[in-house]
Amino acid sequence: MPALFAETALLPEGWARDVRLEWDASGYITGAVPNAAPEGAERAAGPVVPGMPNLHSHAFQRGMAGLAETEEGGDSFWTWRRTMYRFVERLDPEMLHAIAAQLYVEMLKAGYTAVAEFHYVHHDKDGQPYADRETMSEAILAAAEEAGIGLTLLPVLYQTGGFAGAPPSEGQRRFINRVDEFLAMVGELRRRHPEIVIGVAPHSIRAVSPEGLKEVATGQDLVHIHIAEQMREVEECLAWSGRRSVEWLLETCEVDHRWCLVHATHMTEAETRALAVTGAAAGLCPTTEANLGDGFFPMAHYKGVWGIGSDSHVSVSPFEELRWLEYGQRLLHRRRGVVGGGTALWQAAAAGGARALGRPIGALEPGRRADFVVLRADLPALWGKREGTLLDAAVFAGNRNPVRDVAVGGRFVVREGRHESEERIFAAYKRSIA
Ligand code: NGQ
Ligand code: ZN
Repeated sequence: MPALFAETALLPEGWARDVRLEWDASGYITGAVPNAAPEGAERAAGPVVPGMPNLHSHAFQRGMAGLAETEEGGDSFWTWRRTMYRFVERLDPEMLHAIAAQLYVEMLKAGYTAVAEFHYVHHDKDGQPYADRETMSEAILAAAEEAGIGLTLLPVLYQTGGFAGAPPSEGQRRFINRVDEFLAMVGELRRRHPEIVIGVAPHSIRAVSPEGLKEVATGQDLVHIHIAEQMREVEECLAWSGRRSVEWLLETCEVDHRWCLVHATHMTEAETRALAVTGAAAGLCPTTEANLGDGFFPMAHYKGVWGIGSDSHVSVSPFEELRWLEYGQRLLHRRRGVVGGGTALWQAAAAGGARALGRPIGALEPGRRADFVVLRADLPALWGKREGTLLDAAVFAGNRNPVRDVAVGGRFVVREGRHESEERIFAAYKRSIA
């Protein structure tokens, strides 16, 4: 049985010494035992922590990160979205594959071992379905396979350009499906890829009808939705329904632990408390939310499940997401330790991310995937830090990537900071961007 011996490892109960981690041939952990013997196990080159699930990704947007910053005034979420739609016009299946594979390599090297891909560019450039309707989804599946990252695929239902059935714009034509077409696509993908968790994602309460939302969410094991990222959405929702975004969703659907509400930025205290008790995960994407000028998630009132996503991929680092999450709250409330230190942040985000991806990941314990990260204890920022202060230093003390080795399902895909296929994947990415 494959085994790893770590002098220091983060287990569900906390930091432990001399941990022997064992897993079976299919990559599931069978033992995570502290104070154990090293015989017969590979020695980890540094402290070991659970791999981080990335709960929200639009992979293609990695190709435009840095291309949507303007020096002029008047730039906003909505002008950024127009730029993004122009980028989408160029995207083809080969480009999507190349960009996603490059992104997933970067994720692995940064410590993300699984990703939930919120995938909505379904059709060809003219808005007509591809001959094989699942073509773009297959590009994502192939990219994840090539990079060796864990995947939860979330095909997106997109019907309307706004509330009250507003027609979609030209820029949205590649996203649009009827409910029956959408469910057929999800069914076909599940038939072809029984080993992959495939959930559903009504894009937002702006982009689906109430009937469409209920129809696709009912009976599913995993539902993700964008919500209340911008005040304009909340105001339009109020004008249309008399309810705020999150308030409306909680009244309309039976939101529970199967759900992930992405962003949920603009909530009243009552909405924040109501969301927490549903058991749904809040999908927080601090660097994207900062980049797009969204606002601060009301973390101080939130006692529920949460995880992190890199969303538009202006940053691809769980350490930076967690740093920004905590710093945003410190700046907002003018105090420290609002969410917690490095260990508490990592544990909560890993557990919440696992919930949101619908997979047994996010902790080093029997029954879960052997997805783990070996940190570089020899970085100056981490040197001399032990246990509790290790992740404090990794999150708050520097800009250098502290990830050394990464295993997914017990297989090392990153060793000494290098991904096994990074040259080939980067070469394809360069051709695509050219
Ligand atoms: C998206 N991204 O679907 O890529 C969205 C923007 C929208 C973020 N929400 C588009 N960050 O919400 O309409
Ligand atoms: Zn998003």
